[in-house]
Amino acid sequence: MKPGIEWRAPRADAEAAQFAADLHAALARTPKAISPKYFYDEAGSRLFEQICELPEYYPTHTELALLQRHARDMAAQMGHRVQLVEYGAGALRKVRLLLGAMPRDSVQFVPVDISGPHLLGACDGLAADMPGLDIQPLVADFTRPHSLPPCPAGARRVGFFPGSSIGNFTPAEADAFLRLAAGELAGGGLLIGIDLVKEASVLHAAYNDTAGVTAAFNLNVLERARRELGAEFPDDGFEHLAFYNPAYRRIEMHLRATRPLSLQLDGQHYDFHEGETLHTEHSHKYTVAGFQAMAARAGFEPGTVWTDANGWFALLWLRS
Ligand code: AVJ
Repeated sequence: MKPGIEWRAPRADAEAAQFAADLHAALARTPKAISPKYFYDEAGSRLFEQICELPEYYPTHTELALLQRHARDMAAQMGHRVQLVEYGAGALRKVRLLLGAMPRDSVQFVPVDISGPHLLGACDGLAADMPGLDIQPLVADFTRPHSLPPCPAGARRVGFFPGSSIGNFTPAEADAFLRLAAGELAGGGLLIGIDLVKEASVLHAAYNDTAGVTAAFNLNVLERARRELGAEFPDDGFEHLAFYNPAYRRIEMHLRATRPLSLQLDGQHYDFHEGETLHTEHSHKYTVAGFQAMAARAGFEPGTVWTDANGWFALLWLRS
């Protein structure tokens, strides 16, 4: 018998139960809304990787270009000996650019991610590509209190939070995360990627790509409910909706009922009137000054800002 299978099975059950409970709650509230974290099952993670390749989805290629161009400068701001903590590490593609600009023996890398198997797989790949690098993965939800490995003697602890992942947080959640990070990164700093406020047409195109990948990504959350929880709803019952809400400076994604319909989950019926939506995501956009002000309230001092010629995306160094 393989111990790995025994370990995985109860965890998958617990995750499905959590998804079911959260989906019931999401459908019972007004307006209906669910956490974007449920996008990312295997199919959803693959769709997100495809989004990152889309020409309309500027955040990924803009941030990668900034990292390519300024990695040395960024690494220099971080300091000579560092413990580099990456929040929500994922595939480790971006951090390679940063690590490549640091002397291998001057850094301990601590990627933190909630998905254990995914994180450990990515770390194996990184270890093969960067032999001798000290990697200490931590499987944890970084938005909750967690204990990082102690900072090596003589090193500063610095954070890396790319991708504008912070955009998924409400302002209150972003504030809470920044306070937690300022505490554990005290004496060091945080390099964070943020998506900037810009012309609505550019934002609209990025979340309504012509190939329909973002639509498939959005719809996947209900497809996942069908696969994992046996949810029932008409095949063409929902459509992708993404728009910029200027009052909140955020992109909102919803799944909109194309006609009056009912979604069935565990024998319960949730009615949608025509046009009613399930809110699936918000993606907040910031100004550099606005973000720095929020970070300052959380205990960070603003440092260098790297941005592209269009001013569409920024990487901010914040000292803590
Ligand atoms: C991973 C949260 C940064 O908000 O742009 C991409 C997710 N949603 N297309 C974003 C996403 C639709 C993405 N983040």
